[in-house]
Amino acid sequence: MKKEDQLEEKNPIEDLLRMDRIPHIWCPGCGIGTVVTSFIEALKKSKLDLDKVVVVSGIGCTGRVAGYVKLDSFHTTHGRAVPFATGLKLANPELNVVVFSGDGDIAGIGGNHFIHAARRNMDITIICVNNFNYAMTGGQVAATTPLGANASTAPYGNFEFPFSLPYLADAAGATYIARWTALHLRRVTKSIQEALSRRGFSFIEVITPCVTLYARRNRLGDGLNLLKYYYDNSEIHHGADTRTLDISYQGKLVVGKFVDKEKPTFLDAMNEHLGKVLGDKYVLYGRINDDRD
Ligand SMILES: Cc1ncc(C[n+]2csc(CCOP(=O)(O)OP(=O)(O)O)c2C)c(N)n1
Ligand code: SF4
Ligand SMILES: [Mg+2]
Repeated sequence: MKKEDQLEEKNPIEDLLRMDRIPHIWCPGCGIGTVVTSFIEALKKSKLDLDKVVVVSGIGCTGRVAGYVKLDSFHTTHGRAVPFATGLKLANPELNVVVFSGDGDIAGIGGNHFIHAARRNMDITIICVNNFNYAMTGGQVAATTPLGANASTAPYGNFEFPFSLPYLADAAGATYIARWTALHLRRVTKSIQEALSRRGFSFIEVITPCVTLYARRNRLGDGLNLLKYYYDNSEIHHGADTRTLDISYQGKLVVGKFVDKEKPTFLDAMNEHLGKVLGDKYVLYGRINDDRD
């Protein structure tokens, strides 16, 4: 191939990226970009009507995703991506709503919204990049920082017990739960595809420690070596009891699909209940042209 032709060659996911915003802000070696690649691959494979797919992010490095994908997308306030997504879904139930955000956004400042959306089995998909810290603001300790790990606000190591996000999601009522590392590209793609094609609250955690802050502070290496460490130290255990999924500092990481079950969604439950109570006076809401049934 001639050099000019090579330069002309398009990135295969370019049609779903806002190329006018590239170069992106992410550091070299950061795994957020690989999760975006998996997401776009999953969208392409899903054959969904992309005019009905919406991406919502909060704030932070991961929160930038909404600005880079060429879809209807919203960069909302920190911790409010889930309620924003809930509002979109309820206003227009035909939409396939995806929240793509960080661990701080979903489980820290937005933790309360997260558990209540899971409890209601709100029909949305959440992709959470867990980089073990509040990256964009300087690597502060987060609700996901492993015990003993160093962070900018935990210079002697973290002593706060972290959340295990799959366990939290399960306890709150999520009906699909998976965890992978950013190097499990095909597995992440498959999980996102599954989540997009099902109804109910789906939660996918992708572990990709922040290379510039968390990993540098803890002297864990960089680039591909860092990502490879977590990939090599993970064990796939589908259906694992979510009580056993704690992440210890530099310990083995259990990944896989842990939960995939059916339960009425918020709108199913609402229609069923109000239909029973109000009878003919009640007009069913939503579920119009839902090609996932
Ligand atoms: C209401 C509010 N509180 C705090 C902030 C400051 N802030 C911006 S990004 C961020 C951390 C984001 O962490 P996370 O969601 O894990 O995303 P990451 O940058 O790690 O991908 C914080 C605390 C803010 N923008 N808005
Ligand atoms: S600061 Fe950390 S999370 Fe943010 S882009 Fe850089 S490596 Fe990624
Ligand atoms: Mg984070």
